[in-house]
This record gives sequence, structure tokens and C-alpha cells, in this order.
Amino acid sequence: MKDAQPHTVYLKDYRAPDYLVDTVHLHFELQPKATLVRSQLKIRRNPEAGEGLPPLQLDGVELELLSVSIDGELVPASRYRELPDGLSLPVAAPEFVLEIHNRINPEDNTSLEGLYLSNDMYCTQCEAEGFRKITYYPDRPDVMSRFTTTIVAPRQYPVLLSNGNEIARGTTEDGRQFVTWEDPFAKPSYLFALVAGDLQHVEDSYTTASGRQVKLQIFTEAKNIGKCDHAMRSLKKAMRWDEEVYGREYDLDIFMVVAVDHFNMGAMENKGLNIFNSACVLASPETATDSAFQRIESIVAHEYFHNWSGNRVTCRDWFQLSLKEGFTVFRDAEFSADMNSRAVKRIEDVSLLRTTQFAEDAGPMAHPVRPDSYMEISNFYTLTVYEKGAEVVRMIHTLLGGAGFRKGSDLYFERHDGRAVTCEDFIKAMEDANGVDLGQFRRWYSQAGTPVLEVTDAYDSASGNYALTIKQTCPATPGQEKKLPFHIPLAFGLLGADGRDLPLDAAGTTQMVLQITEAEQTFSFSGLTERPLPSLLRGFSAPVKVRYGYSTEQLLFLMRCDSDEFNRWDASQRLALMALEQLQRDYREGNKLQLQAELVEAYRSVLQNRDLDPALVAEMLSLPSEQTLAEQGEQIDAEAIIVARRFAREALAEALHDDLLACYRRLHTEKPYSPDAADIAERSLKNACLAYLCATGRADTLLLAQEQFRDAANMTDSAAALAGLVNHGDEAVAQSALDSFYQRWQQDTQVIELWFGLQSSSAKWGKLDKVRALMQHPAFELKNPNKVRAVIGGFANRNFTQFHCSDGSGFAFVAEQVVVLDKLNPQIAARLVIPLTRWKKYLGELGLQMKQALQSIMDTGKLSADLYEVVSKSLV
Ligand code: B3K
Ligand code: ZN
Repeated sequence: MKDAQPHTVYLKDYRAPDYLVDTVHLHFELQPKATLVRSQLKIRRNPEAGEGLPPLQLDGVELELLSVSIDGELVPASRYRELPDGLSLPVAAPEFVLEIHNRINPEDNTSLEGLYLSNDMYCTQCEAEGFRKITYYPDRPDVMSRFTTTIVAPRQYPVLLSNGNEIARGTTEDGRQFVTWEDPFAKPSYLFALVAGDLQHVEDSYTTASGRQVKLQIFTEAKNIGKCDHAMRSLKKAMRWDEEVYGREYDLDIFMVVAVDHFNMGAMENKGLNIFNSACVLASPETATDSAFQRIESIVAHEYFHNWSGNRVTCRDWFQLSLKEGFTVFRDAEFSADMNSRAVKRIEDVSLLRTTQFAEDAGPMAHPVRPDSYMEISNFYTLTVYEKGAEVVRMIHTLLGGAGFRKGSDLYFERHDGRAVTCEDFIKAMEDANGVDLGQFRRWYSQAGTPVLEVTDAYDSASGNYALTIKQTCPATPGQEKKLPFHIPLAFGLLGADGRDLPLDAAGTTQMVLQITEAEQTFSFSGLTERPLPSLLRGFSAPVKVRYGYSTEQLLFLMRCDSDEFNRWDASQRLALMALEQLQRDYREGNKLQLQAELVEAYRSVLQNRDLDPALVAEMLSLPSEQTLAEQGEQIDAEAIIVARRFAREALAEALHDDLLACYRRLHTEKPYSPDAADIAERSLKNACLAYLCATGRADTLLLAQEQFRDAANMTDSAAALAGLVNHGDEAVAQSALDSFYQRWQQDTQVIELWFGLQSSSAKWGKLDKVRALMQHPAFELKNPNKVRAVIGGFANRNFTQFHCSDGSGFAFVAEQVVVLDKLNPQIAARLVIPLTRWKKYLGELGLQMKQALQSIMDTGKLSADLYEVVSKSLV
């Protein structure tokens, strides 16, 4: 555990490292409670860091120091200083070899940072600052070095892996075995990895565009060996795509992936040895849902793409995190869009951004894409850095066009290969390659908050002129009261009464990107023979909120006619939001609830439209989530949100029953399973219909779910049917389905995680006592983040109804679990507390109860730096 009240690190204080490390030789003798680490560093004074020979400062946390030598001479303990978070030692020469021996305890390492054990497999996680839990080192990304790693282990760990190429293996005198790996590419310590275990692997190969043969291996425990094929296929697709779209080839002879059950996040891009959370790599049709298949494809690609955007060109410091993450998320999103339905991928990403990232931007932890300060960097692996960061890169792509963007990325990779650089370097490469000025655009990196565009228009029928006036504002965020105008690319078109795009200029252009740079700007168009209807922010061309006074009729029209599929969906969401807001008002005022007839008819015609991609239909039919509704207004009335959404869902289900059933029957075929885009689309619509049908609570529709549950040959259908029963069936039926599902899948970790999550996130089923009972289940493990995310996270983040229970018990429960978890795994605790940090937005009692829950965490005393930062910033 790190010290409470940790200090704040500021971007403005960045200084180049005093010393550089040219080579590192690491030697591990693995033992669960006492692993011996020997590290030999070739160190040299950094010529760019100033004069003299200041003391060498190394980072080190929870290490047992055994010895220090310089140039082969033992340094007496009186000559160096052991600090709580490192080591300081005097330096006598500008170049020297430092050798350190230390001991660590992987078995007791529940933080899952550094070297730890997962199901008797040794593995590492070093980003951002985990390497300092392995040995003393300048653990910062601008110190790049060539690593050689020797792993010595008893025979029960036959597979010993690290970064780069294997250069030696053998047996030690006492019968243990060793393997030595050498990574020819200089890298920061955060990309170091080690794995040791009794693992099986699948193998394939890939020939790069220039003819290099690359061996591809996926390692896992024997029981999961049948679940690696999809990840392997995804990897090969990603390798080809990066060659075709970015001209980037892989650079080592081997690329390894390892699946690990205990992992704090999705996966990690260690050079040549990616380590994955099992849930983000293992899949088979019987055990994984369509969304798991798609998630795996995109995460495998994401980590692979980091080989260039992150590893070959890395970050100078952690304030630049979005340099690699925003860019790589943009790359993986485009890859997924190319592999699947572009519009649906965009809808999914924008939904996530609008609910969770917009909420982050409006909350106490709001920060710019490039933060100015942090207490604990792990807290800044956020939706803002990742998803909004990707939107910022997307806007550059929109402003420069595909070819211009590629010129920029080519220059960026060429100019900075092998270096640790900044977001500024990225923008500069984009500017230099295209001869453009992105000066004002840079504000996206430094200003937090979600900009709001107020759009009004005027049409003059006499002259045929049409004027679009756009005002931009951005709310204050912590530490940033006033914002300067952003440079916003606004893609838009104008629709005529026949639903077709009208020409915007003499050349007949039908879609334009308006460059918004002022607080208020008017754009004029001439030659319009009718009053047009604007389709604004097509494809969500900027991470902003657009306000325009659309009427119900206009939204219905856009839903039917917009040539931009994303905006058709967006119109459906705006329409649903209007209806849901009306229902909330009616509920508060005690009026009888009634669903707008127009909404029902709009949904009906979407459902009957056979020309639309079924996945798009499924998206258009889904009501905005409670979280999205909560994000809309200044204040959250949780009860009104719950009642309104539930009412709308049930009313739609009743009114559309026959159409839903017809659509369900049409799509419920016996086709063999394939996770390709077309089949996924059909299953998503079919199961969306089933979910609605179940919401009627009618016995005959619940019978459909029971039949699908019984007959399903793939996990998508099985899980959807189970969800229908759990969310709407009577208790005994739900219980028996849950039991038989558990019996069938109890040996499969990924399926059991799904089983946990489905229960704790269910408004009907997932009451607090059930959630507590799940935590007592033998398959639950507090030390496993996936299980915690499924059960406690499922409740806090995806069970709006029960988490917001009016007696505050949901908040108190989460607070209690956060305190326990903080002792085991601070990163997970700091994530889990986030739903409690929005207390200020809640109306009445709930807000107070939430604040009390947060305060109760603070009052327990010694918190980790991770948790302390989030809680203390949220209580002000
Ligand atoms: N770079 C890692 C994230 C590491 C998080 C450390 N707390 C995974 C990724 O974004 O690819
Ligand atoms: Zn990443």
C-alpha cells in the first residue's frame, strides 16, 4: 500500500531523466514467496539533462533489497539511501554498471501489478508503474533500454516467456530449467513482461508484406486450448490491416499472446508478449456471446496495433497517455468498422462515450485528454484519455481526410521511431505533413468538459438563403472555470421534403464539414428552393452535444430518410429521449403515464423495414439506458428515470407485440453458428425482440425464452434467453434456468462470469440480498477482478434500479466492498467507487446517502493513493 495523502505530480514539472540505461540484464529465480531478481544495468549520464553527477534515483516499491554493486564492487549500505518508494545512491562516473539483487513475493501480490501468480502461473503487469514492484529501476517511459531476461524455474513451469527472441535454454546444476530472451528493440520498463507456467499453445504463422515469416503463438491453460482460434484469426486480420491501412509491419520473428485469469484490465501490449485477460481472448461458439467475439477481435487488434502506436513510438511521460491510447483506440475502431458494420460500430462507441465519458467530463474527476496533474496515474486510464482521445484523433482524420491523415501518421512514425514523445509531436507531424495549422485544435488536449453547440437556423424563401447559426459553450470543470472556443468539425447535410440531400453549393456537394472555431458563427447557403431540415453532426464528427429544436415530426423524418445511418439512429434516440423526458415529468406531476403514439409507430416501421441492416434496427429499437437518461439533465431523479423507462419499455412491448413476434420468428433459424457480421446482426435483432417480448411478462412469450434457452446451440442465444427469464420470468423459472446453466458451465470461468453479471445487473433479480449471496458462492473470488466486476460492478454500474434503492443500501454496500478491496487491489477499488462520485447531481435523499457512503470510505483512515485520489476529489 502506498502512503495516504499522496503527492500530486504535474506535467509542468517534467524534467528529462538524469541517467539513461543502455542495456538491462534481468535474472529471475522464480519461487512463489521469494523470487530472486538480479538486475544488471549499463547506466550513463544523460547529456541532455545538465551538468555534474547528481545522485542516481531509482524507483522501487515493496522490494527487499539484498545487495548493490557498482562496476563489480559491492556498495556498503551506508553509501546509499533506501526510501519508501526507491533508492538513492551517489554516482562517481558518467558511465557505470549497476547490479542490484532483490527479493519479491509474487504469491502475496494481490494488486496484480508487478510480478504475481494467477492460478499457479507467474505473470507480470508493468504499465504504468508496476516494474518498480519487480526491481529498482528508473521506471519512467522516457528511459528506453534493451532488455535481456533469464528465467530460472522448477520443472512444473515448463513454459518460460519474456519479450523478444529466445536465445538460450538449458538446465541448471540443481535441475531447474532456464530460458533466456533478448529483445532487440529498446523499450521502457512498462513494456517488460514475463510469464511462467504449465501452459499449452496454439501456433500459426504470418508472412508480412515484405516477406518476413512471423511465428504466432497463443498460450493458455490446457483446458482452454480449444478457445484460441478466434483470437488467432483476429490477430492475422489485424496484422494485414495495419499493413494495408497504415503501412506498418510487424518487426520481430515471434508474437506471443498469453491468457491470464487474474488481470486488472483487458490486455497489455508488452513487446512481443501480449498478456490478456482470459475474458478478452478466449472464445468458442458454445461459450462466448457475439459481443465477446467482437470484443476479442477489437482488443487483439488494439494490443497488436500498439506495437507501432505505443511501443516503437512511446510516451515521454504518463501525461501523454492518450498519445498511444487515443490513437490506438481510433485505429482499432476503424479496424472493427472495416471488419463489421461501420454504422453499428460507430453507434456502440458513441453510446459509450455519451453515457460514461460525458458523465466523467461532468463529474469531479473531469480532466483533459492530456491531464495536467495526477496523484495516481492508474486513475487516468479513463474514458476521457481513451475514448475522447480517440475522438480527437478522429477529428484530425476528418479535418485532413484519409490521405492527409496517412501522410501525417507516416511522418509521425518515421520521425519518432524508437523515441518517447508527446501529444504535441503527434499534432506537429500531422501539421507538417499537410501544411496546416492545428493551433486552435490543440485545445482539445488541454481543456476538459463536453462542448455544447446551440444550433438555430433561418430560411428566407424570397432569396432562397438559408443560415445556420452555431453557438459553442463548454461548462466549467475542476480547475478550469473558463474555456476558449474549440475547433470543431461539424459534418452536416440538408434534407429536402422528399428526404433527399439538397446540394449545398454550386458543385452539388451534399455533405460538408463546417469548421467551427468561434464562440458564435453563422454559415450561409444559397439557392435553396425549399426550407431544408438540417442533419447535424453526421457520423458524430465531434465529441459534443448538439441542441437544435427538432420537432417530433422532424425526428421521424430523419429516422426514415437521413442518408447518414448514424444520424438515423441518433434521431431515434432523440425521439425516445423526448418521450422519456415527458414520462418523467408526468410521473413527477402525478399524471397518468402514456406513451406517445408517434414513438410506437416509428418503432413499428423500423421493425418492419427489411432494407435496413438488422443490427441497425436493433440499435434503433433500443431505448436510451438509464445511465444515458441520468446524463441528460442538470439533476438526476433516479426514481422518475426508473419508472419512465420501465413504463416505456413495457408499453412498447405490448403495443408492438405482433410485430416483435413476427420478426423474432423470421430470424429464429437453425443456421449453424458463425460470428460473422451478417449473422451477428440477425441474432442481435432477434434477441432484442425476445427481450421486448419478455418485458410483457406474458406467459406465452416467456415460453419462447424457455424454448430458446433449452435449444440454443450458441452462447448468444442461450444467454439472451436466460436474461429474458431472469429479468422477467417468475422466480422459480428463473432460478431453475440459472441452476441448470450453472450445472452445465461450472467448469468454464468465462461463462460463470457471464452468469454472475447477468444476475447482479438484473433490475428484478439483482436485489442486494441476492448480490450478497452471489459473493458467498464458491465460484466468487474477491481477488479476481473479473468476478468483482461481474458481481459488484454489475450491480453498481449496470443495475440502475437496485443500486439506487431508496434506502441507500446499494450505496452503503458498494462503499463497504470498496474498503475491503482497497486492501487487496487498489486499482480495482478506485474503479468501483466511481458510481458513488456523482452524488452532487442526485436529487434529495439519494444524493446525501451517496455522499455519506463516500465519506464512510474516507473515514476508514488509511486509503491507497488510488482510492484516496478519487474519494477526496469527489467529496469537495
Ligand atoms: N496499455 C494497457 C493498459 C494498462 C493499464 C494500466 N493500469 C492496455 C491497453 O490500453 O492497451
Ligand atoms: Zn491501449
